[in-house]
Amino acid sequence: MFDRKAQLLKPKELKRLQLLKLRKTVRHAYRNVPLVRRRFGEANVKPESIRTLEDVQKIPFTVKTDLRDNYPLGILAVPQTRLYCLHASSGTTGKPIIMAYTRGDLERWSRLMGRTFDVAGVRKGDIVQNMFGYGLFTGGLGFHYGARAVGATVIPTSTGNTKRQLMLMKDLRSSVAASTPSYMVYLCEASRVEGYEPKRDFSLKIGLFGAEPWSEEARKRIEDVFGLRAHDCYGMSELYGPGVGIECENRNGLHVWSDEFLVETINPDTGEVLEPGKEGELVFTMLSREAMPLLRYRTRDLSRVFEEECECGRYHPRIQRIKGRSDDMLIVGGVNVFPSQVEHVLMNIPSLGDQYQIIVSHRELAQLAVKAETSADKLNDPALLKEIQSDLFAVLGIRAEV
Ligand code: DLL
Repeated sequence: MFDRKAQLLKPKELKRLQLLKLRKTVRHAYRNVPLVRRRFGEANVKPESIRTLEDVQKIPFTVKTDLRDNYPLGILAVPQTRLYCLHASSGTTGKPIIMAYTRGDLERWSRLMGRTFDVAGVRKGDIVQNMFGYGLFTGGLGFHYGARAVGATVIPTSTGNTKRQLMLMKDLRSSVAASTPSYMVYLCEASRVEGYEPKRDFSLKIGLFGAEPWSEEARKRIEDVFGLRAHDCYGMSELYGPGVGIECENRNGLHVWSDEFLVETINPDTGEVLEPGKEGELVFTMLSREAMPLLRYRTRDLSRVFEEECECGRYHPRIQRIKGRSDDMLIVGGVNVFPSQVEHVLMNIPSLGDQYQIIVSHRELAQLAVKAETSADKLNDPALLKEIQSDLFAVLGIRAEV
């Protein structure tokens, strides 16, 4: 078992570790991040006020707009020379939000991803076809690090190029597929169109899917077509990336690696903390992050936390599959899209009017379409169409039909 000791921590030891790390991280964030110091001041809280795990509730929330407002690196808690790597994710408007990692952060993230692979049954000798996007998105590299941590072979095919994807899947006998669930559902159909008989031609036995909500029906379809066992994995860029939660063999909720993340649920309207078991918005406190120690980060993801012991022997609490979001963020093929980003682009093009419509369709691959209004003489202007398309692409990172 990879990182066995951490995976099997008993509740008492977990709590002891959490408190130790929480106090250390709070001191670190308070000392080094002006925003944290200001917020603590406003709430009349000092690092010394955090004496028990429950005291986490005294800490003010951090939200996505805090990252946007401090673009690019205003909430760093270490000197920039200590950074090993940066990633980015869509913000609510034109600018992305930037994620920073020290060497220690990268090592911790790799270890979390190693555990994630291990829980799903991936071992040395497995061949991982990593169909998450490599680049600023945390999916590609996150899964890459995890495969390396457990000693598996990784094929960094990244997204797209379905024909080549399927050819390599067959010829290299990939045993593990990692991708967005929507792309894997698309491959169910595409592999038949390309003339493959999935169960005969491919060697997949394990699938790791995440970055967007998916249903039990999608799981069943993927498993039936490919004959693999599919695990849901959860994460977000601000919390390293993937690697926050993973389904074990029982697949009854996702274990959250709680020696690194303290999880709470709150009422998204009032901010009131809910008891375990009640549905609400997930809030995470990172317990060892050096570069960007986010405290009580509001995810906007709706779920439930349950702390009952799992038959797998792990005491890390579980969250239910993400049910939806409490804001208006859309996820199109794993890519996060805020309506406000689209609005931001359209409002910066003078010949467009104020009204617009965003349409997400789920035929084959998820698709985004944007309808905008303009004066009659501009209606069929190819230059305008091109301008809108390329501006949207620059901000969203995906193509939209306009
Ligand atoms: O999607 C990180 C990731 C990559 C997770 C690969 C899993 C696999 P972001 O782009 O920042 O990071 O998007 C984070 O995606 O707040 C959820 O709304 C959604 N999300 C992620 N995983 C799941 C999942 C990555 N398993 C946002 N089920 C999160 C439902 C998910 N929604």
